[in-house]
Amino acid sequence: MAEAASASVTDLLSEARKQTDGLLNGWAERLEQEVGGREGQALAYALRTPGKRVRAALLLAAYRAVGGESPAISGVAAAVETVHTYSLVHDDLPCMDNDDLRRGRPTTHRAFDVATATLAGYLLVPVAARILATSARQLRLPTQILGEMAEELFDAGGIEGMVGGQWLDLEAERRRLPLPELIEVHRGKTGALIRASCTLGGMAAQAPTDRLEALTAYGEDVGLAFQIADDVLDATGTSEELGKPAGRDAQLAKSTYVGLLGIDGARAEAQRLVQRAVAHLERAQVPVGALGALAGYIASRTS
Ligand code: GRG
Repeated sequence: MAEAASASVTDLLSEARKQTDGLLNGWAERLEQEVGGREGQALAYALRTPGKRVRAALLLAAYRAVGGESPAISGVAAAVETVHTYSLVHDDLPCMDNDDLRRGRPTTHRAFDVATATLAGYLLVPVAARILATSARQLRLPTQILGEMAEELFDAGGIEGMVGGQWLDLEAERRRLPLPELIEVHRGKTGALIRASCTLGGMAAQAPTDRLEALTAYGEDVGLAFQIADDVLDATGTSEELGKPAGRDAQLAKSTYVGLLGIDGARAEAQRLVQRAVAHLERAQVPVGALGALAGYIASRTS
């Protein structure tokens, strides 16, 4: 049973990677021409860096769990991964985490320079909007739904979500946050985009409200579990396994689940959230299959 689940996660992640990477590579080629110069190259470099594509996999699984069937859904997944990529480019900058390595490669500002990487990061935001609009057309979604999906994605990426969470995280460096504040940081900087991936899958399939709400609640719990697993990996993994420097949370004196609950306590909390995430789906009779397997993978991943 556990083996079957891990095979299905491996298949789904590799499908998500293949589809998303194919689309992002096409956009990278196009933008390299359109933008030109070092800025165009930096944009293409960032878009081509090989991520795990967990958000894309969640979006595909959510879409299919509520009856979506079109292959054009991969464009919506690519739009989410583009917002995520922008956040990584900026997160690595010297004014934030100041990292040299990302996804096993030099960070964009190391491969180019800080000004070029900053610009490339900003440019990725309207690129994400273009990718989303193109895919909504291919999915033949009504304009109103495209508008709602754009709102979902960019709200999650904004002050109420990812940017707000990152802001709080930067402010909190060298301060020991109590658990409720740490949850707010994690839900914003990481959880919001993961939650939106699940909601967007449901919106693209035009799921009924109760199922959409269940996907959102699932995404909220899985998003927090993802960041808890990230805290654990930062404390226990190697830079080689992670493709980015390990042990940065301690160096930057960041508050983490590991700091508050210890490694075992953090792992147990991630598992609790996974169970609750699955229960949201069950209550609304959303098939658990791939989404359940992905939630399990997210909490116990090794990279
Ligand atoms: C101006 C305050 C301000 C913010 C700008 C930089 C930024 C926006 C937000 C940072 C958000 C961030 C990087 C959160 C961490 C999320 C996280 C755990 C990333 C790692 O995700 P993975 O493991 O990475 O899915 P891959 O490489 O596999 O895609």
